[in-house]
Amino acid sequence: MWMEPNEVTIEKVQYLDENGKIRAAAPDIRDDELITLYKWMVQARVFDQRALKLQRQGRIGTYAPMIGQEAAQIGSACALGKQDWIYPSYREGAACFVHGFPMKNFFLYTMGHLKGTDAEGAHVFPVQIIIGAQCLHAVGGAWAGKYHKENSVSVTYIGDGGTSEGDFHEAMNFASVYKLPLIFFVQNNHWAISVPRSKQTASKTIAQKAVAYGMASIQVDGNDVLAVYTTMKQALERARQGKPVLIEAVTYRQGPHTTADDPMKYRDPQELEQWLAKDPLKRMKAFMIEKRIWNEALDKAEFELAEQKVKEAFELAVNAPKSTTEEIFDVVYEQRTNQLTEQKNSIAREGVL
Ligand SMILES: Cc1ncc(C[n+]2csc(CCOP(=O)(O)OP(=O)(O)O)c2C)c(N)n1
Repeated sequence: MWMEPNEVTIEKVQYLDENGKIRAAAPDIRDDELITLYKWMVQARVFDQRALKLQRQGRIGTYAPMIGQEAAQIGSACALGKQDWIYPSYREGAACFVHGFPMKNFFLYTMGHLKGTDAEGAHVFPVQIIIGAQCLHAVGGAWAGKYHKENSVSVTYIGDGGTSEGDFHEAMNFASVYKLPLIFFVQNNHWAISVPRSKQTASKTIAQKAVAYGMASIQVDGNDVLAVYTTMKQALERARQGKPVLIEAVTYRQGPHTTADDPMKYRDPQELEQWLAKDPLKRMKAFMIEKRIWNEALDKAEFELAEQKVKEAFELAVNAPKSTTEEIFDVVYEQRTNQLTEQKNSIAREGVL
């Protein structure tokens, strides 16, 4: 008997409907946790909007907006323990902030400053630009964690387009064969720059790609922070027992790929309209107001506070002393090679052309 691809069934978890109404039994999340989840989403949105403006003013370099993907990032990162690790790509600022990465350093990164990759002790790997490569780093990290019995889980974030890369598949295979404490968190935001999900892969879901590697997987509504948070908690339990898993968070990139492109050139505006109606903040806010743990005044104050935090982080970044070319040689290897020492000395002597 042939097995047809549409015979693979993948569950999709959703608690909040598009209007913020609970669909089934509410997940077991305390009120203070709900408020924390929402506050982080507000912080992410405010950071994102400010970063976009700063780039337009020429005060920071290229930036990859995360608007629309707040629930996927915040829900997943809030579930982590401090000992767990994040291996991000360029769009995961919010997840990194939740896990302790300083916002100031993220700004420095956008300014080409060497400090921009310094997590200052938070378990966050440097941003990866090579699509999919972070999955392999996460395999290495997870394997080391297992070897040293650290009880830590490594989480690699990747986009829908990234799941068409070889690195992703090699990492999945390795993680499963070696039973690594690893979570593949795919943010299916429907677009890989200007290439839609439908032209990227023939797979009915991204989640089912895990099946071939003997790995459990699930789809979540990536705009429903309750679904993401609850599912991620379960994933962490599995991963800690050496069962790697894949979560496909179905979400949408509301903005451009980066500040260097214009989605109006390649995207149907109606598609965006439909997804704006499913906005993650709007849903969570409606749910919390209905539950009487939130109101408009608190909301306004939270946006103002978030704005203030971003402003302070940016001020610190702008006023940080600039990195020097020589410093580059200090961060390549823990112990510098002779060749790099020679290069560093020659730059100190002759300067950079
Ligand atoms: C190996 C590699 N190939 C191509 C690129 C150029 N590139 C940058 S982002 C991107 C699309 C990635 O899309 P997706 O994985 O869906 O993530 P998203 O940007 O939507 O978050 C591509 C092809 C790259 N950075 N690395």
